[in-house]
Amino acid sequence: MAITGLTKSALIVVDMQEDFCPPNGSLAVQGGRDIASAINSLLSKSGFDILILTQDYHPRDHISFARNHPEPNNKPFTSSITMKNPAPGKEFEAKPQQLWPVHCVADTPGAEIIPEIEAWKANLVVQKGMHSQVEMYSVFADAFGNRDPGINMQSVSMDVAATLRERGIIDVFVVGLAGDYCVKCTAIDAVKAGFRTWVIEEATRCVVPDAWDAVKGELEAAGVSVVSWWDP
Ligand code: VGL
Ligand code: ZN
Repeated sequence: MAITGLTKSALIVVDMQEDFCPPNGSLAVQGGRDIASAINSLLSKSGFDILILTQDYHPRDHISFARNHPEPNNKPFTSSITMKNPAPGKEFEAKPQQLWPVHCVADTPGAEIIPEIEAWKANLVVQKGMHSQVEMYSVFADAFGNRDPGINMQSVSMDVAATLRERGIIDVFVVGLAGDYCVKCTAIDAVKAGFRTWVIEEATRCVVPDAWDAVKGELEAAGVSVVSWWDP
């Protein structure tokens, strides 16, 4: 993997939080904590021009929490409810919403970045998923593609695409959790925002471990380069 310094590059470390990690995370991703050392190596490389950490950061009444919906359509890991676009004038748009156990509630221990990650090296920490009525896997946009904070829904703490553009970033490397949700959506949206985008395989893990081959296919079809740490 060549991080040559010829063009400016960013590292986005997605959602390395207690609730996504064993042994106690409410939505623990198998092997989630084990990728911390690979991510720390990346954080220590001098090749990146900006280091960003993201945090899934939900209010207690978030629409994705199974517990916030009535029986019988409130089983975690099903998509038994519908979410409406919260953007003004777009409420007619609807999508199925996958339900999850309560996770990454703002200002709780589950939302903390795990201590194994050398978080002090980051230039920015960005919180996302803060609007109660819409899912937000990608740090660039919510599930309906709303590019907050442009429309001021306060679902994300800053405009990451604008920040990267201001700094002249060309290449965006995405790692972290989970490969089949927030890493995937962040990487695909980075391509849509015009960045050359890479996912480093050894530095991500999936909610559904067997999903990775299919996710890789989706990423590549969307224009993301999935690379191995060990590539020359
Ligand atoms: C994530 C499920 C729900 C993730 C966030 O970080 O991949 N997955 N919220
Ligand atoms: Zn979430």
